Amino acid sequence: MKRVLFLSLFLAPLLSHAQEVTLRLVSAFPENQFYVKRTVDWIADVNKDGKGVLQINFIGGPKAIPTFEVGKAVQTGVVDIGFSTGAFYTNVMPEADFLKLSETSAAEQRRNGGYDLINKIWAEKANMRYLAKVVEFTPFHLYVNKKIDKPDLTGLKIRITPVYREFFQAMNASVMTTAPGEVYTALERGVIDGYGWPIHALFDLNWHEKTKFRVDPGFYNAEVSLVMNLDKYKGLPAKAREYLDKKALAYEGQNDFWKTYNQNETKRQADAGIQTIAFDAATSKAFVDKAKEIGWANAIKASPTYGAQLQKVLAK
Ligand code: 173
Repeated sequence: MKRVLFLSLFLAPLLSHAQEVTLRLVSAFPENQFYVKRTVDWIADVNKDGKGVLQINFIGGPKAIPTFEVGKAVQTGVVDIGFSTGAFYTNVMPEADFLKLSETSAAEQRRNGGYDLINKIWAEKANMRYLAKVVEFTPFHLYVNKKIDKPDLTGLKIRITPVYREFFQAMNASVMTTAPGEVYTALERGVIDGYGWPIHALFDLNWHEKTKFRVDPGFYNAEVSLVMNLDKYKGLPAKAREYLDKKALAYEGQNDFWKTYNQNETKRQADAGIQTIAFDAATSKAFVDKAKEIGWANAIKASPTYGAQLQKVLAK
């Protein structure tokens, strides 16, 4: 009897405590971005319910690890979890940037084999587990400070990431890749005439102060996700892994949030004096079709097998 008491009172809590895992997470997006605040809230929730099982330690944003190095840091296990978009780790594998071409939702991809395929590729080529997509239903746009009346960017210098490269180049833009954290200064100094960016989150970084026009329509579908070092993921105690999967899925399950958020952000841009440049219906259709065509052509060229396989589950 005494032994049982000793075991349950002292040893069991010690043992369960010994099982608690702490994971280190870095963000490729600047800490003052709303994306990151939302993720920090998610971490707080994970930590509250995960005592004795799993804790996440938020290390910081690009000051800790530069935006375009986060993917490598996850791949090699320098950090455990990265909060990033695929465009920021094409230095790990070209496939990272293909998820912008998603027309099916993350929920649909969980059902149609897309999520499993993504995880096969991410494991094989990046040593990563794709935990969850937490931004979607969000088009990208071209923002410019010089008025254009057709999809022709001749003579304009546009800030890009791999998301926009081929599409903007096809419109004759001269392009410059930068992390989000460098865009404000580039605008302020007149180094760039515009940039690619989602419909939302301009205000987080004060870009509205330096932005005159948004070009409509939007194109592609922004993808931001939590990716984890695969060895670390596999090595988690089963209970911790199941808990992490459950919490990541719950975060992904909130993605409808972006639909109303984006409507509000569109209005907020208009209220801030950002004018829209809208093409006529035929030009708009050609613009969006061209983005898609260039995106897939490039994907299949960069990764013939996985590009084609992903197209089946991502495109509609
Ligand atoms: O423009 C960017 O920095 C970019 O590629 C991106 C991707 C997803 C969400 C936000 C930005």
